Amino acid sequence: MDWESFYDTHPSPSTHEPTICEVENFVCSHENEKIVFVTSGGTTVPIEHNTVRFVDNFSVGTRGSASAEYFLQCGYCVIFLYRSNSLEPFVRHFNNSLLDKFEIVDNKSIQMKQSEFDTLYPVLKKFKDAKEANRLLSISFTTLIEYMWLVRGCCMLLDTKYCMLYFAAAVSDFYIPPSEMKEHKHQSNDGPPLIALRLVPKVLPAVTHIWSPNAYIISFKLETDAEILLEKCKSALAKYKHQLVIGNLLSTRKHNVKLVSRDGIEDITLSTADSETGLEIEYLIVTNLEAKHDAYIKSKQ
Ligand code: 9Z3
Repeated sequence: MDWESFYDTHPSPSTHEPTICEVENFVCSHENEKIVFVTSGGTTVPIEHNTVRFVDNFSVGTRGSASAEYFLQCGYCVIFLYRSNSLEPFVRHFNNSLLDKFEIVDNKSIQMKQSEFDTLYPVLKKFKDAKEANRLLSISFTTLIEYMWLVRGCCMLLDTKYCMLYFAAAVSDFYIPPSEMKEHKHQSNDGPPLIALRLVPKVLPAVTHIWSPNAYIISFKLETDAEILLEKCKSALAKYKHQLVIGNLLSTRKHNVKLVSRDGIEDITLSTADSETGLEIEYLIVTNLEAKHDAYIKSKQ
């Protein structure tokens, strides 16, 4: 199935239009400013309409949420499309420890523990500044179909040289068409479910050639076998003809990525000493991409 028939046969979710309206308002209020569309987290593929079980894709959301913070720091406006309950910019720093940072003063007030000020203040300040200046819009998805529709809707609104598309989400290659899904939870006394997965059509050709041909487009390639990573990146670049593929291996993704473009291959490595200072590989990736995007914008003048 190609992407056109996928959208023809899978109607958009009921929440789709209002969300795209929000994105449109955000884009309109940042005309001629640099905007990045960051996708983050893994898609789910439900096996029943009343979903109890689903097939998931691996991604915690660190790559996307950390990158979103650094893009804001570089002056970008950020549309952050993330898997519900995966990591979000700023909040990610406190995911497991937020309540520990506060204390009850009396039965009418609570306050932040003074000892937490130095860690909480800089993060809260950046978050508040981004929200008050309307520079961060977060929208969420859960299923593959929701993700596919939101990518289409957003990309169609992001077709200028000032837009960067940064596809860090882990998107399932397989799915079950809703027409073939059971209505209710599969019962164990029906025996083991026989699930026929279909291939998800690639939407990158539509992104690069139809929806956002003027944007600066970066896709990610995730592999587990180091032997095939570079070949896969090169073949994606040749096939989709976009600007950059970032290759990473599941086991080393936090300290090594490969940037594959028409100009060649760049290796970005975060040393142990660097990571001990709190530096994250996403900072190195984003500052590198900012320079590439600036050169791209200049080349289009
Ligand atoms: C990535 O490769 C991301 O870097 C990770 C980040 C998912 C590895 P985490 O969220 O991990 O920080 O835990 N994303 C793209 C994965 C993907 O599905 N790529 C497709 C493919 O490899 C192409 S778009 O075929």
